[in-house]
Amino acid sequence: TPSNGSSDSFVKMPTIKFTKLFIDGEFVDSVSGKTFETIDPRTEEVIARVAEGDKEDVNLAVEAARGAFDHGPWPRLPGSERGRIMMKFADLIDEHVEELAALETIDAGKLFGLAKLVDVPSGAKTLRYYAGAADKIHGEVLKMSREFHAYTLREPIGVVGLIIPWNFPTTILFSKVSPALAAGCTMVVKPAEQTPLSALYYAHLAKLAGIPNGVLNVITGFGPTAGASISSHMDIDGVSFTGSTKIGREIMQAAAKSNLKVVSLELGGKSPLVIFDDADVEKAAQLALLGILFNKGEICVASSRVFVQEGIYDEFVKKLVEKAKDWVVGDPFDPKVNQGPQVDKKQFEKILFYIDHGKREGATLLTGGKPVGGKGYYIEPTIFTDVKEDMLIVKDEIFGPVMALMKFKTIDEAIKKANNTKYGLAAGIVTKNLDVANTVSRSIRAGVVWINCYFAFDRDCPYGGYKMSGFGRDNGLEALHKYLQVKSVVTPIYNSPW
Ligand code: TXE
Repeated sequence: TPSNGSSDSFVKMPTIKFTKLFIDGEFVDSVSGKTFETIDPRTEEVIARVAEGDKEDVNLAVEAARGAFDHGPWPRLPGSERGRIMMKFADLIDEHVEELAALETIDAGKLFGLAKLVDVPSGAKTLRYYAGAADKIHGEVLKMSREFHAYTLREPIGVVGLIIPWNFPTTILFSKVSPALAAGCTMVVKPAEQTPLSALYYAHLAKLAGIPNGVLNVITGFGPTAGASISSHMDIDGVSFTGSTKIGREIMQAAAKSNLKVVSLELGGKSPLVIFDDADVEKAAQLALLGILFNKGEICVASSRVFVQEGIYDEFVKKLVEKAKDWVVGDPFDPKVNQGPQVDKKQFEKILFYIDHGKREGATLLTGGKPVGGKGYYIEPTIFTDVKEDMLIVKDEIFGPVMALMKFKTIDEAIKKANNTKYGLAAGIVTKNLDVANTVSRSIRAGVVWINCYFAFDRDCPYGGYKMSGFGRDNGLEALHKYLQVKSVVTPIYNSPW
């Protein structure tokens, strides 16, 4: 049973300091004066009311960002200076790690221990990574076929809209904000309506660090209003989005219908983890479990389809179920807990719908399948077997602690099954055989393939989708280029007419 809402015994609850929109360096009410509730998924109670931004507010934020881009110092500063300010921003995050982690826990249901150790510090680390790149943005000298001197410049694309989901409110925010800042862009950030609190806190720290007014604006609010105003805005030059495939499509349409802004989309997934007969079964079962249960399954690269070769299948199932039963669901402030609540009622109900659907379609429920406790959006780790590839629980992204387990015989069959999805975000392979690892990693159509590991993220490692998981990359220097555009400059070498 979860110790719902009993966090006071573990950690001091944070006071909510920032609930207004952040435009041009100031916290302001929305033009309409409207606010919305943000809910604690542990208790289903209201944490705070937050300003509800809409079109007019986005317009004001874009005006500020446009001014800061066209006339302000940020894009014109030497890269080293932008980098210095970003480093300061990173240090301020580290100084407030405890409070920020607690905000992530009450707003997103994240494990406090992990938010403190990983999520929040990752924001600072990503800022530092791109701060180090800010003074290394340069073009190249071109080899022209005639007597011209020509070179490329890499210039910031301008004002960017950054639309953030609720599953990693810090990590994903900084994987977009940091390269955009380093590139010299100015921005309008829209956090998810479920998790607006940390983004507003980060805006406050950005100001303290010396990021000039108008460079980083935060509009809290809903997708169809505030979000859609960003993707259809005529004066936003690029939009970077992480979220559902459905909304990714809408964003692309809005961009096409408005000003053809540059679009980058990181969307859903249904990632395969393929485990071969030569694997250490104990370790493989651990990896598979973590692959689906980490962050309550609310992670786009979750290993939601697990394929196990027939020779070890039975032993694997036994170990997996044992481990799933030891997995502790409960208050994410409790250090003994492995899994907190799903982010909100909508996600909670979506997951329960799929579990029910799986049962009705004839899949075998090995373990789990039920909500946990009375209050809060807690769900048991759930494993289905005897699933068929055309079942909804195998095709759709459930985005919860629900695994579909399947058996395979040959390498070719494994590759075919792994690729039998509209998504292509990530994949995992477990084998000691190098030939198998090489063949399978090259044959799976996904943006990242982990061999004998899973979730091995690094900020130098580009990350993004194939197929309907989207396009464009976050992280790595690839992501920096997303916020830059190339200009070619050409001049004759001799003063000769041509
Ligand atoms: O996503 P949305 P939802 C998947 C996951 C999840 C499902 C639905 O399967 O169960 O999507 O989640 C903003 N114009 N992922 O409904 O709606 C919205 O306000 C512009 C995978 O929460 O895509 C929020 O800030 N913006 C994923 C962000 O988009 C709009 C992470 C994501 O919300 C908008 C999240 C619009 N018309 C969900 N409508 C991942 N890839 O990690 C909404 N938004």
